[in-house]
Amino acid sequence: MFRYAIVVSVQPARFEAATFKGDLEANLAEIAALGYDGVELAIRDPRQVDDEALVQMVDKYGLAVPAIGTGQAWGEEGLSFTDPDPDVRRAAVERVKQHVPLAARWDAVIIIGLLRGVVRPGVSHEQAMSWLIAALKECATAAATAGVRLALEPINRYETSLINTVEEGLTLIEAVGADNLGLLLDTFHMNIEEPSIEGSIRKAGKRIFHFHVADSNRWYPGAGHLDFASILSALAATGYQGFVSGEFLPRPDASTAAREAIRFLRRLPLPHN
Ligand code: LER
Ligand code: MN
Repeated sequence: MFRYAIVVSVQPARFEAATFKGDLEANLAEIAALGYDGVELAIRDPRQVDDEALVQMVDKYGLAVPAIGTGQAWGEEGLSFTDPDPDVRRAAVERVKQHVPLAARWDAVIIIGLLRGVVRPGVSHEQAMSWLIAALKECATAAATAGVRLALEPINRYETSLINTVEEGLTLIEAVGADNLGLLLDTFHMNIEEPSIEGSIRKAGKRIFHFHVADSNRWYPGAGHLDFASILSALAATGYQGFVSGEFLPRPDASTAAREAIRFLRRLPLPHN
């Protein structure tokens, strides 16, 4: 039923929950050997990536690429859709468009996480939302020409002041009005923000384009107190056909976390698991 992936950073990154960093080929070999079906690739700047070499390397290990993460352009360079500087906003939009060709090759969703930015001092929430809507419209239109989908991730209040909940995400999607814009749900953020994780999954329904799993403490699933049998049953009941992607802290180390996660997830009492 579910296929499982895990986050791997292609370029150096400070983001802690990108589980694997460093030697990409060694990481891909290890992930494939652990029994994962795919890798979610975090790419800061696609212009610095050799597309052919990357596609071949991932292919060599028989892995799918269900999603491309873009948040490092925020984490490392400060790009965002809602910066008061129009040049920074433009650069953020262009950066998302630059991900489209590679996303199209893998049929991967492009993740819009922290690249949306935060409400900066001196900027009203209304102004930030209007920049965000305009940026998403432009990115969704560009992606649609290549049949690519975008997945906006509600992120907890300690990381952003824009779109913390599924409900806010769905309202934003309606305002943008693009069929190829959906949500990425992340159990770590949902545990902080949603009144009911399962209820919000049901509410998001067919708009769920991608799914991140981490436990309540952002360790691998099984290391905290989230009820993954219940959460993933709710996800399955929406008809979700995509990947469940592990985005958790590399603790006690990346290899142990990845091994424990896939063992735990594959043993859950889910239909056809
Ligand atoms: C990225 O997928 C995420 O979940 C955020 O916490 C990034 O900071
Ligand atoms: Mn996430």
